[in-house]
Amino acid sequence: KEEIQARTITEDGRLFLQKAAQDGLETVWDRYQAQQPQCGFCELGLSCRNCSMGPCRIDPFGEGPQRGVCGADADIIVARNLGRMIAAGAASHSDHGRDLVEVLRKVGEGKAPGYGIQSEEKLRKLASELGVAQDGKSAEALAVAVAEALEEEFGTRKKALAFVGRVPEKRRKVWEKLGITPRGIDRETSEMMHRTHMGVDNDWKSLLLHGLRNALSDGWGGSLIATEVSDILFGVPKPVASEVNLRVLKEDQVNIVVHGHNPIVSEMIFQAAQDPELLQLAEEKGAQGINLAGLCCTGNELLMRRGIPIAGNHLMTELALSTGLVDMMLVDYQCIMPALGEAARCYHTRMVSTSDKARYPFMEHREFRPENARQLARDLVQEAVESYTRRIPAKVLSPPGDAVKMMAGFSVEAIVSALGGSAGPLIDAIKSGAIQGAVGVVGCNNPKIRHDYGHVTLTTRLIQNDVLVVDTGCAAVAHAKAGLKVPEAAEKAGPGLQQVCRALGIPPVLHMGSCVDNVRIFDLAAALAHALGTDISDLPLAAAAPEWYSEKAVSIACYAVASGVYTVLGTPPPIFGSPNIVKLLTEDLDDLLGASFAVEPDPTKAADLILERIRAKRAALGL
Ligand code: NFS
Ligand code: SF4
Repeated sequence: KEEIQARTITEDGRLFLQKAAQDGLETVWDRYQAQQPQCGFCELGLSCRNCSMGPCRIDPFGEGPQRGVCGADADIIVARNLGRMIAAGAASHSDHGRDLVEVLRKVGEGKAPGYGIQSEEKLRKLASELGVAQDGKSAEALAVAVAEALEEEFGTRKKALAFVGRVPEKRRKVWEKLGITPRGIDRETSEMMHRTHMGVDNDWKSLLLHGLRNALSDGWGGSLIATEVSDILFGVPKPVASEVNLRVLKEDQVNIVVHGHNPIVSEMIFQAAQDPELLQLAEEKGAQGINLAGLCCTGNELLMRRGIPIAGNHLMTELALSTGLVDMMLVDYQCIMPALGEAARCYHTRMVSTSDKARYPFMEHREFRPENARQLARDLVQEAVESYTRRIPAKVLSPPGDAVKMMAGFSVEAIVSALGGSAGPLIDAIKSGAIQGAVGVVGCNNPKIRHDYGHVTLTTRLIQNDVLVVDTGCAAVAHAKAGLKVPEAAEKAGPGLQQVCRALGIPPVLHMGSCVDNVRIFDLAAALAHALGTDISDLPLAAAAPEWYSEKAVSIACYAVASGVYTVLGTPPPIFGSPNIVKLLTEDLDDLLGASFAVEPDPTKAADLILERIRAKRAALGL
């Protein structure tokens, strides 16, 4: 019992941890415990297996070896390891972006039945930003031309990515001076793999600077393309009401859960789940309807655009299966624990993988391509309906009570429109001090940190102090479960923020989307900086990832800091084996970028660090 309390703050999490234990289902927490003690060298970033003269380890106490076989010291090894984490994260976001560009092109060519252009306005905006001629082109022709221009962003040798044009001029100058303006998206990741090969870049400072450039190729490249093209294909999010936690799974309906990241699959399932023929079939099988729910970021994508409810975040994915209510789970890629397929064998759940590049044990592989997606989605929804009839009553536990209400859909466009058409009122509120500043609380869950505790504690404290919180990813789901994403949650905010929220009818914690949608936060920050004629780093802003686990989160944190936003990490990154690197990242970057990292596992203290930073930025602006 106590152990369960210590694992998660969520009620549904606790209940289903018990159920999982009853069912003999092993969870991420159990496996984390079985891994104790974890390797101290790796925790500090001091182990290297980049070549076959190794693996090598550096003794952090200075007694054993201080160099690897090749001669690399602690600084080089830590920097190389961090560099490769950034590269993997940037590659993941950017490859996701590329998959969307492929669909955009196929839509233009008429080869992607079921997909279409939902926001021609955004398509045209992107075309002019990319310098693509529009002269009377149909939306389809323009889609092909824009897709071509975006493809160029990935590879071609150039001075800077096109979207660097969105960055305030002062910030661009900072990047130029440091030589970290991102060029081709794939180029930066590929160069990182090159630099970290044995015997290439052995200056930890230059490695870390390239790490920032690599991360910027994600934030102002790959992720940005993922978000913009998703908006073009599926629509720009608008405020929408929905619900969250395991109670969104319905005992009397066919439950289909989508898990992963790319809306290419989940949007097609969404369409198929509304097909009258399939609804009819569900009824014939005794179900009251077809209930679609999301997990993790593809859940966030559907939530933002369609109001589809979310069953949970990263650490809840196995527990969702333990309800015995999931008739089919469809996954694409990223953050899908390879344990899920086997976990599902305890129940009747059909597990389906959908991407050619992501396979999992004990899942059936049904590959989605733009050409077949519509038909395949229909087939799968039909199979889910059949799966409903095979539920194992003895294994079913219906979550009691009601799901938590929430609001999502706060794209930059939606925020500006909630403000009455411009960012002016937000700037005024910041100037007057009603809103002290804004913080992006983002990122994952990690069994090292009590589930959702980091997010909810930090965010509650920030809003109490009149700091507006914007969020994405699994953090956003944590906040939603805690009831912070309804307009009534304004009562939990300080007096200034409370008044602003009540006047606008918005919650004090605004859901801006999935993790690639972190770029929306930076778009907003850039717009505020433009409006004030200053740099992003001058604004009273910060970011935090209290429970991060993934390489993608490392890339995000690095582009946040490089973009000028102070960033606090809850989970310690593997850098503490190099005091030089710790000092650079947590102190010296402030002089170079006007922003740095902090590492603070205690969310209350993290909040205080952030509040202090916001006060200092306000004072420097004369506010
Ligand atoms: Ni982001 Fe989304 Fe969640 Fe972390 Fe994973 S789902 S992309 S990486 S765990 S927030
Ligand atoms: Fe060891 Fe150097 Fe090879 Fe790394 S690159 S494994 S430190 S020899």
